Amino acid sequence: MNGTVFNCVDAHTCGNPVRVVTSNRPTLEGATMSEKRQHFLARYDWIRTGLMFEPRGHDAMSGSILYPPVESESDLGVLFIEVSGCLPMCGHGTMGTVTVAIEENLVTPKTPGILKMDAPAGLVQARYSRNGHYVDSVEIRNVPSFVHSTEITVEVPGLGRLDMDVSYGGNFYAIVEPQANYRGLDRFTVDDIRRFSPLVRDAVNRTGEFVHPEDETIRRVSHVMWTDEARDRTADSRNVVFYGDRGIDRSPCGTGTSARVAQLESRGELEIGQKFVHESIIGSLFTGCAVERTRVGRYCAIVPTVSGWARVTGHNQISIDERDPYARGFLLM
Ligand code: PYC
Repeated sequence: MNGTVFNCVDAHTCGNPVRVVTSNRPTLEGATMSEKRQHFLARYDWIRTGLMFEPRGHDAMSGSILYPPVESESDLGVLFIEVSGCLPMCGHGTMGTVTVAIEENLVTPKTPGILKMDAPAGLVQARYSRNGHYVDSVEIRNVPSFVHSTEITVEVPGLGRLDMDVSYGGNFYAIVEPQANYRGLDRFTVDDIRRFSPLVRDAVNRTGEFVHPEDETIRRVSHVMWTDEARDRTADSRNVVFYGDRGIDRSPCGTGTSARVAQLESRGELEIGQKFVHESIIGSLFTGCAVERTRVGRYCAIVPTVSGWARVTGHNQISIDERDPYARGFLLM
């Protein structure tokens, strides 16, 4: 095979893809995964675009690259790669990465059943349950999540005034609930989500600065969550998350569920310890929970857990050959 060859294990978490790169990772500078993320973006972004964009990926492709841990008590470091860049944290990506790492024997956890991962956004602990060779389900204890701003009003061309909160769950989310100018997901098509989400994101980012108090490289609202009542009688709420230029999460979104749990807990609509079942655009489910209260800088925060499952779909050897004019990929806009 010509060019640089990447061995990948392809999987999906509740419908959303996770391509785990297991060979040819570049050596990255930095003492933390956040610093390594910056180095990767500056020097090696062609690996991300080559593996995530068409013709090797598609406009909702997402994945991770495995690294040795940076903290002595951790088992693994992880860099998330996807169409919109390198996310500080990715919940569905973590569930998929843990499933692949355990099923493919890529890591030996210090404590069986628990995988501690250094992610760019911080330490994430995953509890997984096994069924022989397989990982049945994964529960992640995510980074502390908090509501950044409430009741922001923006004017969205084609929709009008929309009210929303901005909440952090590993990425910053604008959370739009049903209201006069957004009647809910049943009256909003996939084309509407793709058309209006970037407008909402631009408008909300113009209202102020959204910066993580402990890591200023995590900034700006990157994701837009549209919520509605659940269809599934076992779920509490439904959502669709938009990110990048065209990405729509097929899973219920791990960092999005964390941000939503933080929002509902801060309003008194969810108790500490109370389960919150979140439904995706395709009907798959994650269970979120605020397990304890904490602080992030000046913000009241919660520690969320989110559980779901992932399944391996194949083993892939992907080459990126510089003779190919589309070696670094392309996306249709
Ligand atoms: O599960 O956190 C998540 C996620 C972010 C973007 C797509 N999925």
